[in-house]
Amino acid sequence: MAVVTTKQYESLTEETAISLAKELSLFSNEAPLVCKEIGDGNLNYVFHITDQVSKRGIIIKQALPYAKVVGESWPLTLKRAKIEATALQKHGEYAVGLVPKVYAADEDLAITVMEDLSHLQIVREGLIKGESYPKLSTDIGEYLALTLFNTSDFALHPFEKKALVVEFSNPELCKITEDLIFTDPFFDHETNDFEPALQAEVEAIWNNHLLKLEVAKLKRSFLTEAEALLHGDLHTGSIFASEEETKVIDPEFAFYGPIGFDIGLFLGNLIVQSITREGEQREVINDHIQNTWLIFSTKFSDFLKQSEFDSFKDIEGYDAFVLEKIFHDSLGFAGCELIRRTIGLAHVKDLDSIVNQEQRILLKKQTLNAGELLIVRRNQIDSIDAVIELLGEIQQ
Ligand code: SR1
Ligand code: MG
Repeated sequence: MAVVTTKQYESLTEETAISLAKELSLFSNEAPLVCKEIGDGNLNYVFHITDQVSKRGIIIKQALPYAKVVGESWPLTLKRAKIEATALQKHGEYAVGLVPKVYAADEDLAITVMEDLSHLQIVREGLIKGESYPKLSTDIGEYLALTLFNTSDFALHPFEKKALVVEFSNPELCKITEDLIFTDPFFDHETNDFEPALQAEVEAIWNNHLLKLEVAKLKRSFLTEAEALLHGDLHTGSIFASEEETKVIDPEFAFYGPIGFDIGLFLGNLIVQSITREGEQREVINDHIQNTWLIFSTKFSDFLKQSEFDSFKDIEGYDAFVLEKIFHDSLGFAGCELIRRTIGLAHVKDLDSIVNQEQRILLKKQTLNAGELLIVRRNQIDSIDAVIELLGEIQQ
């Protein structure tokens, strides 16, 4: 990986992004390059640069010193660019072909230069349009098993694992998750953003002692359980795909946290999409929900049997204990994601783009209901099939 000569931070423009690409020798000096800023996320600029003759492209992603979704009043560390580049490389060692290649990175400019994925679509956008991604859940189930197992104490010497915990300390981005996923939606907080028609449901959440107790336990787990190197923000907007390929992008929230968190965020976003659909179209998503868990749990359990570092791996009942904890945690985290995507600061297009107000509010009530049930009942739900049954009851 190339490292750029040290520079002072300045926001790139489409012109300076082209100059940088040439300086990095990613294209010849004569190459006729065009550049377009294509970022539609909450936090960063994304420049797509293409050679008009060879059609070869690259992506330069640059972190902004503030959250784009809020504005300059919300400063945000630039260190997240380094976390993202190193997490892509670490995860790429295990989940080969499932993350973009990193060509260069620079901590001062807060950039990551990577493989062009413009032939693929952002999964959230595609799913909203009704596209199907037949490989999505198999690829993501494998990605989850490979990245989470291989960065955990099951696969690493304790010294190596603890060094990675330090390397991937990411307090500022974790604080965003602690606030936006685990705290603010459950209190009358100024960051919340919900439609007036949901006032009664939202107040019921704020006054639900049992729900808040369970969210407190999940937040505690997020704060304290340094199990594996997480992606940290694995929603369907962090995945590019086509019918043939899947690539996980954007791990700027990466840190050592509970294994169930990435699984829960992905399942939570599939559940939102399932709730917006009907009939066979819903079944396609429900199949992805079931298959994600099936692939993850089968692979993770196979890996566990071969663990080099866990002396207890052959003790009867141990792998079931590990997998059950991950499953229940995942459901709780999925529930928190459903609630925050409905009434918190960062919404999802799956719900907000529904034009019919009555329908939109009905579905938002369902995502809140599903979120609450997953959080409160997570330890009693004993299979992924039971999750689908629960969704069926909510959608009736
Ligand atoms: C201020 S950042 C809002 C959200 O966008 C990111 O993608 C994370 O999901 C974060 O919670
Ligand atoms: Mg992101």
